[in-house]
Amino acid sequence: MKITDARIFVGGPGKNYVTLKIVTDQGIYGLGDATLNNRETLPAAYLRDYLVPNLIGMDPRRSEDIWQFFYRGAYFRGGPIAMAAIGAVDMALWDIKGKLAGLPLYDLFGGKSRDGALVYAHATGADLQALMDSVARYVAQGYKAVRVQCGIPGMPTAGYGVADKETGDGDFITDFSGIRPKVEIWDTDRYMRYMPDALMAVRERFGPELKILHDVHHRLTPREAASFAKSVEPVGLYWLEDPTPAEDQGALRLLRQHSTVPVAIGEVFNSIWQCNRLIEEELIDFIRVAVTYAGGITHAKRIVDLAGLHNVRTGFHGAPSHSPVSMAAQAHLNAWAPNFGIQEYLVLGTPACDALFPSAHRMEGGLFHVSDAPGLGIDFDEREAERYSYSPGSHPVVRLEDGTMWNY
Ligand code: CS2
Ligand code: MG
Repeated sequence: MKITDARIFVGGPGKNYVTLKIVTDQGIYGLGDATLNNRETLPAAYLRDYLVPNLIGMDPRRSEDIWQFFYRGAYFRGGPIAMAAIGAVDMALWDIKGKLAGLPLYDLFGGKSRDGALVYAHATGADLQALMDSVARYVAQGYKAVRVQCGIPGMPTAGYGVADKETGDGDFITDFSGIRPKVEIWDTDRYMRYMPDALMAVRERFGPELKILHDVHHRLTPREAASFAKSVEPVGLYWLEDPTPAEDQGALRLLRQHSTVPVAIGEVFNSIWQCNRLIEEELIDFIRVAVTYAGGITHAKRIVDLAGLHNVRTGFHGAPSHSPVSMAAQAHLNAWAPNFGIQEYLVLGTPACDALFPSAHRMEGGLFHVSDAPGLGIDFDEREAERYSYSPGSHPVVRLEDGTMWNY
């Protein structure tokens, strides 16, 4: 069996999805996602210039060897761009493998460990009242877990994950448009003073059953993070996400010594070497990698297995940064993983997305039900894709009030 063609598409409804389609001489094809938010042209170029020319003629069943060939063979290994490109190839090869076997991927991993996978949605509000309304809408839809972010009185700009309009009801509201980034101003003291009470107010209004998550988005120093974690302890959070910048694996030791709040980190990681210490020292409770830029199913599964040895559960990244293709790959891992925790969920389900990526994956009652179609169980409509093209965007940048650059 041989790979005869591999095509790359960039674009999608309101998003620059990078979709890879690998075609074989047996008519079976596989799909992969290389979307890297606001850097989408780079994994696309890495695929086009380096990986695709090598793929032609290879046996698609040898997904492990192909992964090693592209990873070890690169000499300058890793990084989000290369790993997103390798990840897309890997997903597509697993998709082909599943189709060849006539089995959904979760069966190739070891079979289903659960019927539906718990997901969480994003609730947000310009102020606490708007946040409460947003949470109430998700609860009414049957969500059992909700991430909550809200505007802070006196904060010069809205802040991470916060709707800046009254109408923003919890979908992804950050404005990424334009090549020059928007500037957000951040004030740690205001955040630390206000947010614990706001989180407590959500707990009091919605009661003990709702799983409440909160994302600090890398904004605190290790000492501040430890102090913040202590102050939110009475809320009973499901997790506290990215309390410190993720590069420093030692940063969470201080937090761990002072608090038992569950910690989730890893959405920006692209290698097991960026989280092995966090996992082995049991400094975290949830690992947040994404199959997209963590090197596809082959590498993400290694991380999940290491995590399982140390009581660390999964909480895969699922911002709209990812196309429904990698969300499908994660859904198969979620169905199988003995140490599954929760899945962030925002992408699938919009009519435009469903038209571009048809599938039988479905959300019901706050749970994600994976399709039992062979492979990833998702398709890609190339004619529909002709409606979309690349549009440049940028993450906001963050400065302190005196102008100092800070972490977005
Ligand atoms: C976020 C992301 O979903 C999350 O938890 O931290 O939305 C993140 O801001 C984006 O993926 C950045 O591209
Ligand atoms: Mg996050």
